[in-house]
Amino acid sequence: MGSSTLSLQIAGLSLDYPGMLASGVLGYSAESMFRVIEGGAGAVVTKSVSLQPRCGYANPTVVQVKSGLINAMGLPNPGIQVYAEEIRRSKTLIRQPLIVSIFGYSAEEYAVVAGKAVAAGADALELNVSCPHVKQTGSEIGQNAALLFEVVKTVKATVKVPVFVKLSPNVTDIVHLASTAVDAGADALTAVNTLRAIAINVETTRPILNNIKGGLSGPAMKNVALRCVYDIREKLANIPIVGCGGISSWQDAVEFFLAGASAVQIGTAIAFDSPKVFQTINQGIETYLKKKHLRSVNEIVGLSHH
Ligand code: RRO
Repeated sequence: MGSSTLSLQIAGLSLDYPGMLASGVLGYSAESMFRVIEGGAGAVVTKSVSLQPRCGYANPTVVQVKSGLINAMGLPNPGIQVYAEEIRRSKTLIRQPLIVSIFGYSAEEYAVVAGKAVAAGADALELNVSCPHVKQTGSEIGQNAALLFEVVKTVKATVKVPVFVKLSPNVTDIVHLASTAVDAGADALTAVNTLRAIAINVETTRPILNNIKGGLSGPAMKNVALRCVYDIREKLANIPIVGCGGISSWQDAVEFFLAGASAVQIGTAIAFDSPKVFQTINQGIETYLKKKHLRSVNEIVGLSHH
């Protein structure tokens, strides 16, 4: 059972703890997601899944840089037909909310995948409109307000579960896109996906990733993600925000709450540490709240704006 200090409601989901597994890390199999829940996560988000299977890019797909990772996996996934079975298995293992991350190449395709994911047992969906390096999907949708509106609206008309929209930081005006998603019916926003980046090998003189460019995650991007959350909360008071980007300590999580996030997602810190990073962060937040004589995480959400 979660402590009542750390438990929260977001977009109709009940979380025992404020940290969710971010999409893309350990979110493939029921067993790996169960390990993350055991480590202290309040919910899990799966790896992004599409209508047709995709094998992703050739190696190298990930490179470690100072304080982060740059990845260009290329949206590898077995397709929703096969993944539906994993969703069903996950629901037998995991009691906490299972959020299925989905993507498509058109609004209709997003909606078909959404319907199949919900039929298999998804408690909520996260629309990936922000993968930084795959053509015709991801941030090509999330950077285009008209397309973004159509995708969110079409999915919302198809399913009844809460719909989270994961935004890209690689835009000039994230607030405009956030408010477009809200106008189209988003129940919550996840801010943010990875930052477009490159790493170059000085010996070979060539880019390291097979795809040349990828997405930067980890502590190197934390304060950019935090600024995105702050900007969105400043203009949009009512939409729940899930902070994501470089969180690896309880202090990082608290900064995101203060900026306006109601919950946080953690990905790269699990790769650098272990799923137990959630427990460590939970304990740190609880101690912080006690020290401040506060009874709930809710009480600090957005506090830096006051
Ligand atoms: O699979 C990927 O290459 C990937 C995805 Br879908 C995403 O949303 N963000 C990212 O950094 N990589």
